[in-house]
Amino acid sequence: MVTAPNGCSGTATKTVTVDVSEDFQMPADTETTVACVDEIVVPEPPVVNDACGAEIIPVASAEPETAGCGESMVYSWTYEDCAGHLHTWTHTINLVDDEYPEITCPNDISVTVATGVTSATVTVVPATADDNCSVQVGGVRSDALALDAPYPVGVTTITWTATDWCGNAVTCTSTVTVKDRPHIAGTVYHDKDRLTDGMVDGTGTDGEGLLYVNLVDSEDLVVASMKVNTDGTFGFQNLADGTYTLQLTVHEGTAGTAMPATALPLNWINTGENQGSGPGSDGSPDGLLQVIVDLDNNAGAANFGIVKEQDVTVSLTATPNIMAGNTNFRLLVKITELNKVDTYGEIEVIIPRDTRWALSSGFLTSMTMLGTTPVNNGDWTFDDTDPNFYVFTTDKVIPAGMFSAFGFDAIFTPGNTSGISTITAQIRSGSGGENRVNNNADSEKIDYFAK
Ligand SMILES: [Ca+2]
Ligand SMILES: [Ca+2]
Ligand SMILES: [Ca+2]
Ligand SMILES: [Ca+2]
Repeated sequence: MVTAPNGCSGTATKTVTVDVSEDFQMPADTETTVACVDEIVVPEPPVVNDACGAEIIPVASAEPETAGCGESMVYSWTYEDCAGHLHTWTHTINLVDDEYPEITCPNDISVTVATGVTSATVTVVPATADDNCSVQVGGVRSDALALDAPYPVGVTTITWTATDWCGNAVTCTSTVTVKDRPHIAGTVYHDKDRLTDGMVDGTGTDGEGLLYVNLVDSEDLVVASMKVNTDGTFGFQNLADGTYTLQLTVHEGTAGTAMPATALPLNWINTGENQGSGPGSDGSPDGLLQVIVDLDNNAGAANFGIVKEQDVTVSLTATPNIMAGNTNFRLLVKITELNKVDTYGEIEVIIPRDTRWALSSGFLTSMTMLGTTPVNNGDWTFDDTDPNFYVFTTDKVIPAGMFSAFGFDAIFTPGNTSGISTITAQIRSGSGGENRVNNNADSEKIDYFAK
């Protein structure tokens, strides 16, 4: 209804046509690159008007999940006007961290091990690192143990790695050196050839399980004592610098007390001592060896030579031992090792000559049986040149606790006499490496008479 100023009124109609065919304009999508997650800024969507100038309220898509390094995040909004025109606007954030961390390694550490142990507890300060974003630092030991586990004597390397959130990694290394204290090690040898070769050597022995090595200081007080290992080895670790005497003895020393007597097991003797692998001895085969150690000089081959002395004995048997007129008889000589040690060196047996008897057919090295008794004639050599003795020798080893026998046929010629004669076999002193001489002769009493 329209009313004129003069009071007339009437009806008028105006038609307004809105043109909805025109689309609205969108700004360009945007894109940015950041290095770190904490640099991500959630964008504001741009203000967009429809073709008529009215502001369109955008609808946000779901916010993207936080991306990893090298990935992108896309934020998106949808704009729609009343005519159904639809547009999307996006903002892309690229995550790129190509800046490597900077790492700083801790200083190398060097400690000396405590006495009596072989490792040290060391406090290790970790490496530090800087990065434009975030960084983590870890250390790995060359022996794969935990960083706070004790460090063994020697050099342990720690490889430190700084890794940023993008996986950019740099490394550096530091070392933990645990220095040893002086040590002494050596071996007790059963030196069967003694010092004839100039060497303290042979097979390691613990002297039938009876031997100790006592470490004695310059005031003759025992520092430490240990039983010799079955293979002859012994050792003392983490010692103070100084001059020591090593004592090989059957007596276990007590730390802090005077050194005990020096003595070997029964039948054993010292053959020499030396330090180092070369020839020679310390000049006094007495079970004592002086060594000097400091941080730079360990005594790695402090060696003792000992030998269990052999003991050979002889028995002599004449069969028969009653001679009625001219009589054939057999003489059997048996050499037995008693100390259960292989003989070493030549064995010589002498039998004094006697005009009343003689070998009837010489000494037969091919003989293996004398009557019913086995003999080892092939191992023995007969020397018939001495005017006073029959001499028999062998270079063969009589194994520990075993024997070797030889024998021959002989004839006794009493003539017109009768009486008692004695045949004696005697082992030469030192035969086969032996030293006990009070069992080195045996005699057989012969009763003889004319027929
Ligand atoms: Ca970085
Ligand atoms: Ca030797
Ligand atoms: Ca000595
Ligand atoms: Ca003997």
